[in-house]
Amino acid sequence: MAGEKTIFKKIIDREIPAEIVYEDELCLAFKDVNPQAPIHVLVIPKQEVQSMAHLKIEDQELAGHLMLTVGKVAEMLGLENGYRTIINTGAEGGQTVHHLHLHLLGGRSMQWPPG
Ligand code: DGP
Repeated sequence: MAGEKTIFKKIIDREIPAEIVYEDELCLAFKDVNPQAPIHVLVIPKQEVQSMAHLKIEDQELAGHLMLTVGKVAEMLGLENGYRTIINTGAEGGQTVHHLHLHLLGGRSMQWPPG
């Protein structure tokens, strides 16, 4: 991806700090700097993908891996009573960082509909 690095790419490259809770060869999970729940973690691919809308058929395995990682991290963090997973996509989806990320929110009861 051309242009300036996103804040998440800088976290992947260890140029800025983050509270990392899980890492493997394909992805990284770290605490959100502005938590919206007692537990709020972001799971991101190490590969630069701008958003869910930018995933390609060849990213199928990566996309599945990210979902499975959310489940793994939720289990690691003791969220056995449930949690919410959110992927904001594009301007109207509320995406502010243009590197694909899965929000994992837990530790309280969630409301529906979301805002
Ligand atoms: P979204 O609106 O879906 O693009 O969410 C982006 C999230 O990223 C938002 O909840 C705040 C979080 N965030 C932004 N900058 C940083 C940062 O520098 N460090 C961490 N840990 N989280 C960040």
